[in-house]
Amino acid sequence: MQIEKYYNDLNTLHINTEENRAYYMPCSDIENARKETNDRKQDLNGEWNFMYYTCIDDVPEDFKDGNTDGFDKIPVPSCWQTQGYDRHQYTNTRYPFPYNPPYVPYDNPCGAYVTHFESDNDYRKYLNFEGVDSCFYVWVNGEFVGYSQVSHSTSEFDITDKVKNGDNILCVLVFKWCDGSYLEDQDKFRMSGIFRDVYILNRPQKHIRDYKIETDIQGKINIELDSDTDVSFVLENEKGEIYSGDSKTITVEKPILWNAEYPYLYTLYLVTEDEVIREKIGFREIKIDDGIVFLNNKPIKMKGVNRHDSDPVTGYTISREQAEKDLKLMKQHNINALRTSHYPNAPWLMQLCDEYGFYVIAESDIEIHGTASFFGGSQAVTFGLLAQNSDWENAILDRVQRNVIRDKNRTSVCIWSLGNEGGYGVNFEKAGRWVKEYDSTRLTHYESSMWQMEGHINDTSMLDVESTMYADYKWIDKYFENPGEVVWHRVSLGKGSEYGGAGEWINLSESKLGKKEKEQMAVVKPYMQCEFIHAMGNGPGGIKEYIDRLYRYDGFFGAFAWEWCDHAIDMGDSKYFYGGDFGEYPNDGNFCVDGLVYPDRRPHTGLLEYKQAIKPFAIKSYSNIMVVENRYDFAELDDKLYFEVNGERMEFDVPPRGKKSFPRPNGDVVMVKAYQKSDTLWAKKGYEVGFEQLIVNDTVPKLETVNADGSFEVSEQGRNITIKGNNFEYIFDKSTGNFKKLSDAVTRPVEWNMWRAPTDNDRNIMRDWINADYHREQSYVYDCTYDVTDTVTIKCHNALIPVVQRKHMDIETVWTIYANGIVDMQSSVKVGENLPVIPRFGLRFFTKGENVKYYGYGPYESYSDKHLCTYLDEFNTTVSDMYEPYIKPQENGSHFGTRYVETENIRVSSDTPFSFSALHYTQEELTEKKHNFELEKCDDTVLCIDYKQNGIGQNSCGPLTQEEYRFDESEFEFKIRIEIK
Ligand code: IPT
Repeated sequence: MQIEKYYNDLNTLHINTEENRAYYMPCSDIENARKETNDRKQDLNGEWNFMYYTCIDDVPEDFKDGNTDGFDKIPVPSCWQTQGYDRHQYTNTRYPFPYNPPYVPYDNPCGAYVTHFESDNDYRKYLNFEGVDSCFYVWVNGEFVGYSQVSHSTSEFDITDKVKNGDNILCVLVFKWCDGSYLEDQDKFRMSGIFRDVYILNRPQKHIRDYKIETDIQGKINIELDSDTDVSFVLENEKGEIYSGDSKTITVEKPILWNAEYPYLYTLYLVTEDEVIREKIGFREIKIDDGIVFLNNKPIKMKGVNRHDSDPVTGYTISREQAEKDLKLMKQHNINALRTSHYPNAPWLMQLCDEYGFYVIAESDIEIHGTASFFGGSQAVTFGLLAQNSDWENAILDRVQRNVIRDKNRTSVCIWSLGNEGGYGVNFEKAGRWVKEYDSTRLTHYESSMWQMEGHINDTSMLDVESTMYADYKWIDKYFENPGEVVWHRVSLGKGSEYGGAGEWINLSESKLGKKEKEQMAVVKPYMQCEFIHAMGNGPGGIKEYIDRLYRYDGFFGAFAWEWCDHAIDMGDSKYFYGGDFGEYPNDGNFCVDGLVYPDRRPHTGLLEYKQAIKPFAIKSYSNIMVVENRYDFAELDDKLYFEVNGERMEFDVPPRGKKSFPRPNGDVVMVKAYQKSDTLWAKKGYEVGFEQLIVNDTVPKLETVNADGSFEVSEQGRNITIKGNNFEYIFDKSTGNFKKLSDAVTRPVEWNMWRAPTDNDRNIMRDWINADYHREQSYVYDCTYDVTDTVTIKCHNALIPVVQRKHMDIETVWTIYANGIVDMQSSVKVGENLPVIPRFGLRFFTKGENVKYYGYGPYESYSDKHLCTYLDEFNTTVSDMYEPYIKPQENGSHFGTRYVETENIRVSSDTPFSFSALHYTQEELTEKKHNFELEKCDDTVLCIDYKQNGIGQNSCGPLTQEEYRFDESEFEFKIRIEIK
């Protein structure tokens, strides 16, 4: 087929599209508007004719006339890759095609879509596409209608003149790539097609084209109209009508304000002769004062999450039910803010955010990350290529405008984001200035503004907030230490730069920077982490340290977890595929599997951890009182929650953001649980919002002294020391320094254990672990003696040394075996020099049985820096239940702070809390396999008893594991008691 190559043309972004406008849904009258019947909307979703071509050359000319010979059927909306066409590809930052802007490959896959629709009225007809990836051409009844792009934005065409009464043919040709794809390099599976709703709006000749509603907290509603007909207004609160008339300024006495905790909305009807538009609006005002973000004059905290449109079955196509499920789950987990990473969400989804109560950062459809991936390039050198190139100015501005204009009436939108990771330069500066001019009621954000390129001094004056991603908490401390004086300066790697490298702290008064630059840097803006706690695999660890700071610093107003859900493709039979599983190049492996929920929305333990970290209260215990902190910004604590303190119902009347003390019941451990007081859209009254376990006395009871009578028979043969008692027979192996037989309790010799299956957060340190051969440790025994009295004492000095390497661990152990079979182990361990942090250190037992009892942090997996969602208690569970099925297998299911653990035939205890895991998989198996469905169960129960494990951290895309959680001791004592049952 011959076609104009608009997809390669930066000067043709749209043809015949209507001017951008706010999203709305007109109805015939107020009754229909009230019921949301949308009776003026002609839904075109459904089964369309479809044909996939690898290149435009293969598309028949008469397709646009509706010839569908040989065509398949496809659901609209959908992504064609999820329907079996083309193939899946996951790439993060690297462009999936050669960088040759604005051109895309000649072989540019395309999908030809054909449907029919009926018409029987004289209304004007506006054809709407809410999302098509990446660009598309439209014909009605064989006539060319227009062209559009910007995947996640609405394109509207007036097709009135092309439509006839009766049957009409609509043909759409969608291309996989276009010049716009250079700006849509978001970290996601790359999918294509008509992935959001398609419909026609039947509208009277004269109608409202656009409107902008602004409210203030004194109750004023200001409506700016673009209409060629008269408009009157009806305003209702939840109880009924409070205004009707035609004034474009309406004032409501004592308005009920909107916030994320009380998302109160009024309904405004915009009434014209033959049409009514229903708009839900809230009264709220967001502003900055002295570096602090205020909503309705109260400082607020946004505890957020980054959300992509992603489903393992439907891809980018998300139904209302799917979206609502996400929002409900978020609210159930105390999340009150959303960043629409990295493109506008479906327009109706933003209405749901108004209703559920989310503070939204609405982001434009922009990411230009691939410019940082060239050989010899980097974020500091080539990142800003398109951001600075004037050829791209219109395209960037277009995307920012489409985002802002569409969602300008959404109460939930508090911040406009210019996009994600596109570098910085004049194009963004212009776009940012446009936003500020168009909408002075909201804040602006663009994280990438920190990238300053050679020869250009960034103007960031139109950006209201300072934003980083994945900054270390120490960085945040520094930011607030001396604001306006000590500032972070990120500069290019180019020559002549005063500071070099990716950035550093500079003292402005001592700096040689120019006056203009210094002035800009001295402005203290409120701060947020637009991405933090990268939730890939087992993690994130160390959330608390960030949330502590969110509440410590007034200027730190928000943090958004990366990211909401794991992206993967459902292959059936509980199999999920990720990058590389489709043989694609380039791919970024399982870097897309980095969500707080599994692809099917089962919560990860990371989500439970985040829920606890951001719960709307905090309780601390001092002498005989407990201080209850209300972390709601607007709600009285006892308006939202009731508590159970050691099972007894209590209410805490603490004002928003206040603290108050209450008497604390006696006892070493006090459990305080918080429940929702009434039903909400996302949970019933009585839903548990969070808990606080107050450990008043954390002394661990000493192990009891063993008094055992009985006799032993001890014999030595080669490497074996055999110890027989009344009811046991043990064999100690002098070549390993450990037991090879513990009656029938172990099926294999007990092993010294240092390896853990690397978690995704270990993906960097793992290289050091492998280079240090931590996975190849061998025991060498220097000396082993025993003595028999009323106990048998084995003293053993051994080392752990892998092939190739020198000594890693020097271990001196005293094993005391009592006549009743109890074994006490006491090891003094010295760690070799110049070694990476240690994954774990302990013993591994292969034992039998499914049932496990332990006293430690449970019931979920827990680690030194990841145990907020767990509490200290005795738990009865099973080996199968303790397994966490991460899509890419890795260390999982351990329990930190354990005092004892009991399988069906071994009990291990200590008066120094330890960590354990009991799984059906060895760490070798978990290391080796790429997907959970490939895992083979071990015949035995693999019981690992660890002195310690390294913290979990968030280094998959974030700082190193926080120092206090690193396993980097140079010497330590490890003490456990082993009992065979
Ligand atoms: C950052 C991106 O903004 C986000 O889209 C995602 O890729 C995330 O990290 C990683 O999962 S980019 C990173 C290089 C800081």
